[in-house]
Amino acid sequence: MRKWNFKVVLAGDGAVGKTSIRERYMGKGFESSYLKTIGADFSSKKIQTDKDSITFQIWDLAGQESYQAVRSTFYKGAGAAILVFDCQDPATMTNLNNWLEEAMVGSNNGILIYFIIANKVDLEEGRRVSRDMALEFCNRLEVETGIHFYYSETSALTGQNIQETFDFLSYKLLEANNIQDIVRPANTEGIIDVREQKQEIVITEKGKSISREEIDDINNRIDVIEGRMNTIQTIIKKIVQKMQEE
Ligand code: G3D
Ligand code: MG
Repeated sequence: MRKWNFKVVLAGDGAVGKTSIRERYMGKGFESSYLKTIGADFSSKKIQTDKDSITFQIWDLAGQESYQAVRSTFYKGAGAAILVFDCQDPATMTNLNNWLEEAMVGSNNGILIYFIIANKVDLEEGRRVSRDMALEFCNRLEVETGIHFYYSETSALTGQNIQETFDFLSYKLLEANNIQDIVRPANTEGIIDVREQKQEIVITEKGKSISREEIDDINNRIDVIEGRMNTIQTIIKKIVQKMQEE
């Protein structure tokens, strides 16, 4: 029997729903420990297969979101990170830039699996970040950092996509560690692989971003201009020829 211990961290601004997500996934009556020195909570879940005993430790910050100093310890040894934002508040999404950087540095680039989660999607009326906006953000972050992201939309209140997200994340984490005999979760409908999104963003030298579509459009225009130039060139050649003949 092989023993594995995986640490998963939930990061993101205060009140986006990190603790609620963890509690929803772990179910009622789970054991939670509080680490005062780091200001973080964690709880564990065990999965048993024929060959492996796998423990997942799920960590989140206990209201220390604005206290950066202690946080490198929080990320130490993490294998996966879930970056959470509140779909009602675009600033919590754009702030994920900083959370990502912190997670990368704090884990010493040890995090293999990254999720970005739009939480509180049950609050439809208050929603201010659409799926497209979120995917564009993820896409850009992916191009800028080279990190591969998975994206899902969750509600810790209704439970939407919570189990699916953790199942998929666990699966990817085991796969990344070459742990065999793992079954791909049956339900991955709610999980989006950002890399597979069509609407590819390309960052130019000046830091501006252009979509694939825009680039195609520019290329088409260049083709048209080139065609015209060729025509003009042919005409000029003919004129020069005629002049030489005369
Ligand atoms: P945090 O751990 O990221 O700081 P919390 O966030 O889990 O403490 O959640 C902050 C508030 O948002 C809580 O409300 C919680 O109930 C609510 N919340 C979290 N996730 C969801 C969700 O998916 N849908 C809805 N509708 N609410 C959610 P209170 O009122 O306790 O502060
Ligand atoms: Mg919390």
